Amino acid sequence: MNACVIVGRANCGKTTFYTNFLRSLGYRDPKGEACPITLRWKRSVKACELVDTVSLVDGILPDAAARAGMARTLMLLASAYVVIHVVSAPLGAKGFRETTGAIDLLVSRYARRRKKYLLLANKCDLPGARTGIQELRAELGDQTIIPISATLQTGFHQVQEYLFNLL
Ligand SMILES: Nc1nc2c(ncn2[C@@H]2O[C@H](COP(=O)(O)OP(=O)(O)OP(=O)(O)O)[C@@H](O)[C@H]2O)c(=O)[nH]1
Ligand SMILES: [Mg+2]
Repeated sequence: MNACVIVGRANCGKTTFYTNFLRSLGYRDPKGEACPITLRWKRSVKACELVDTVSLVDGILPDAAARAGMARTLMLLASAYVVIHVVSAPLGAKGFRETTGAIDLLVSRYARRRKKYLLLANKCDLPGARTGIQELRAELGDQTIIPISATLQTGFHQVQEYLFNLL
């Protein structure tokens, strides 16, 4: 089954998106890190697997277990059919280029070229999100960015449509 793999930095809201997006699709009690789903658009139905991952960080982690977790995420990223990249909107372009190693920029460059790619600007309910999204658009040019709030479940309809068209 085609895997739609959710990746991003620590605390950007991957698990909140995973859980609440599943809820919005009618899965009442989402558990675990992977879930087979069906997406409906108009009269069509498509199936895929939604996968949550351990966060990506810049550099090499000193802790072996944490390194193994990130290695697993990189393997899931490499085998993904669709990469769902979550970033924190209030961080804006800073999250992409001003941090050491700029892991978001690396993920974005890789996934845009090699995968079907969906970029979600999360936490749009927080102050600074609007400016952050403008910065992201300036940084990434013609890349589609869908603003969401994983907590409030806003923007999910657009995510569903976009994901459906990628499958
Ligand atoms: N205001 C706001 N907070 C959010 C949103 N999404 C997630 N959060 C909060 O951000 C924090 C981290 O959310 P998680 O979903 O655990 O983030 P994560 O990317 O899975 O984090 P790790 O698995 O630790 O890397 C939690 O306190 C969430 O409640 C959002 O849309 N708006
Ligand atoms: Mg998580």
